Amino acid sequence: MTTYMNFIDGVFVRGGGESLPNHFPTTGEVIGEISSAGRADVDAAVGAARAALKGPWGRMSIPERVALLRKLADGINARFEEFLAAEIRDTGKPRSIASHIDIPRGAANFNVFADQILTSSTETFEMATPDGAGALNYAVRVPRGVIAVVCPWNLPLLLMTWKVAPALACGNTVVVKPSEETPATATLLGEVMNAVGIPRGVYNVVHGTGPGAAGEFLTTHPDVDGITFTGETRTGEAIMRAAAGGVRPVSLELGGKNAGIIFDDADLETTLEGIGRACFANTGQVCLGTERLYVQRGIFDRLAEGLAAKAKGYRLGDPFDPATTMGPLVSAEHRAKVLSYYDKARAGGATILAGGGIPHMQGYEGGYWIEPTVWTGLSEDAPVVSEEIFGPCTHLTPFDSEEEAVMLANDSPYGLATSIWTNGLSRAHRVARQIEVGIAWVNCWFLRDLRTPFGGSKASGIGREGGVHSLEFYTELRNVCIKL
Ligand code: NAD
Ligand code: 6OD
Repeated sequence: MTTYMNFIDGVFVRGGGESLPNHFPTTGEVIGEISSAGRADVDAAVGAARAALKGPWGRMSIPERVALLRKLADGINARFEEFLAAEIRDTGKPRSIASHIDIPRGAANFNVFADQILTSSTETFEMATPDGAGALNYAVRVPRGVIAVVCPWNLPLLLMTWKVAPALACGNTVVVKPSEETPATATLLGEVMNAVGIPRGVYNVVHGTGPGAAGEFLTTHPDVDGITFTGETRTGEAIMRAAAGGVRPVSLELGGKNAGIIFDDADLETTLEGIGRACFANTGQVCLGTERLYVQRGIFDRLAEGLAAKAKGYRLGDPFDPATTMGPLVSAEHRAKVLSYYDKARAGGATILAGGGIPHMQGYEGGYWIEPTVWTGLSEDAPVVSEEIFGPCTHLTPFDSEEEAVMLANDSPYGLATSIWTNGLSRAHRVARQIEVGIAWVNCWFLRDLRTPFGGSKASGIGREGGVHSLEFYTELRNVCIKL
């Protein structure tokens, strides 16, 4: 049994909050204990982060910080197998995914934002003055201060470092609240912070749940200067309310009900490969995943049949076996939620082309397994078609015209991502501009250049992170006006 401690001021400490069980989703077994932070622990973490701003960290030059960020990336890579095992034990996700996506991106995030801060520039303006001497304006980036980083469980290390890396690159200090489902990699990163010489108090971790616990204590803390959050839209609303006290900036990366649009001129094989990943990767627990598919009528049957075959082709099982391609859902609670939608689909008269229930998993009966599922036949207002499920499932609806496809895709309170599949160049540009989302992929999905703006429209979030956009959030721009 591993005990996950809080990491405060460079030291691992037990928290004064309740102790939570940590489950292995593959079997449902309790494999660890999480020591939650109480209010006093969160106070201590925020206090340590505040003090660190005034210590050696606050006096470091950008190149010195960059050198440390690169050491962090190297430090993760040096302990790759440990990070991998920790992520697998928390999530049940297969090695084939975590070794290609989660852990490499955890390290890459530090290198990318090291590059970004080194190459960033700011504006200068020369101006005329009545006495003819003139003045020069230039902007400098200053760190915001103490940043609260509140994270979900679906891509734990990737999504946490996606925020911690730019926050540190900009000279801030952080207090991280990982999901109570996935405490491991944030805790392990504390060891790497100490090993590479990040000054104490720069990176802190407090464990526990949200309301009435570490998440709320942290986001309502008056000495936090900015809050960055990834998670459900409803939680985002609570965090925004918390941020209103003291008028703190927030960056919110929230839920989605992403539409994929497949035109009849798309290359079927490429599309099935890409859309299969978009629907089922990480057991559908990807905010960018596709749970609504609109398919042009002429290819509807072929596409539906091909996607159902993809769903049936996943190999569920031991996540440490390199041949396994799909893991379970993250928790019993989350599986109950996803299954409630499987029940609604059946009750609503959906045609089930693949899956629809719980698979029999010999030897793993206690795990949170679910079948990848493909439905057709429901109306657009059915809960399965309109609400975020966050499971390995999708619903297919036929369309006839481009206008209809755009209208159907936009008919959602969410606006995170879309993928458009077509060989029509003009159509691709035209449709991408019309879909109300933060990210439009054409003939691909989850293809990431980390310099690009990332975020959601409508109920899918506020703000953009990535590249220079992250620097915008994690720094204050101060204008200096010099009379010459
Ligand atoms: P969640 O909102 O339940 O929890 C996220 C984090 O917030 C957890 O650490 C939780 O403990 C904390 N939290 C909960 N209530 C809180 C409160 N009142 N105050 C402070 N903290 C609180 O989300 P989840 O279930 O962990 O993750 C799945 C959701 O995240 C899905 O909706 C998914 O779409 C979304 N997501 C979005 C993105 C994106 O980039 N847009 C990325 C990943 C996941
Ligand atoms: O790739 C990223 O930077 C990112 N934030 C991905 C989010 C995935 C959501 O589940």
